[in-house]
Amino acid sequence: MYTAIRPIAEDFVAEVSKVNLALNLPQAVAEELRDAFSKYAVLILRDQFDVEYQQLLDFAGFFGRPSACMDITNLDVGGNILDPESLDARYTRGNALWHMDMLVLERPPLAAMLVARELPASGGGHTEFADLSKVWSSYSPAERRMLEKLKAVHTLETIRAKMGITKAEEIQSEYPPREHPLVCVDPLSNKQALLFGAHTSHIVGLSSAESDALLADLLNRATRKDGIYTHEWRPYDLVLWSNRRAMHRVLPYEYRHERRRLWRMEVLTDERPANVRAFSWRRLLPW
Ligand SMILES: O=C(O)CCC(=O)C(=O)O
Repeated sequence: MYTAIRPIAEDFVAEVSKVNLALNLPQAVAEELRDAFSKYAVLILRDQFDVEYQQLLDFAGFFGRPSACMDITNLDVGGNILDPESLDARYTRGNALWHMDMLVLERPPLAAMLVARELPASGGGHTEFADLSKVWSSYSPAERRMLEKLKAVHTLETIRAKMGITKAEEIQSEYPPREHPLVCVDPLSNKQALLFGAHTSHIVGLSSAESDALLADLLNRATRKDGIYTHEWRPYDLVLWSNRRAMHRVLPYEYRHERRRLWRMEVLTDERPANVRAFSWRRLLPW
């Protein structure tokens, strides 16, 4: 074994040590990380002090197609704290709502990662993750059969309205409403999980009262205190999470006075979310 994996939350979160992404990693490390990510939905790699952009691309490439890198921050391009009422600041604050990333896309990213570069000195700004596979299995078999048949519609307008941003027409043309099965299989782990979050506008075929009640129940169950992992960032932590098995949100911090900046990259996929298990030779092979 090249890596050491320490479970933090059963089948959900683990810390991986002995991996320095700034070094050229042997293929065997990629294999071990893929195995770990097929078990745990959130992986934590501490102390990635010297990791650079290209090495993050290589790391994301272990799991799929890497996106470009961007900053998640309360700073503007000049490094000054953004006016909290500016559009950029309000968009970033949308991350405080429980969400999965970009469900409005036909193919939402498979996974995403953050690397902590600057953190608020007085604390706060932790990131919470909720286990959507566990919630899914908490329903009875009959309820699961019913949920598996449902589809949910996701719109950017829904999340932006929750943030007090209402430019509906512009949003509609940018990203039309998107429908996905409510229950999907994560192709990296072959586990089933719910797919919903702050973008979710409604469940197809239900009245708006039924749909709101179901979405509220899903969210309540998903975000029970005992099912949540809270990541308290240390400088240069890297956290990788599955965008098919985990929902997340950032907790408050002093964004008017303190700086917070994380690098962010996604793992992209050509597969649409689906609720059938993909055929995999790997599952048939004995090794
Ligand atoms: O700032 C954070 O900790 C969370 C960021 C986030 O929600 C995201 O990158 O999708």
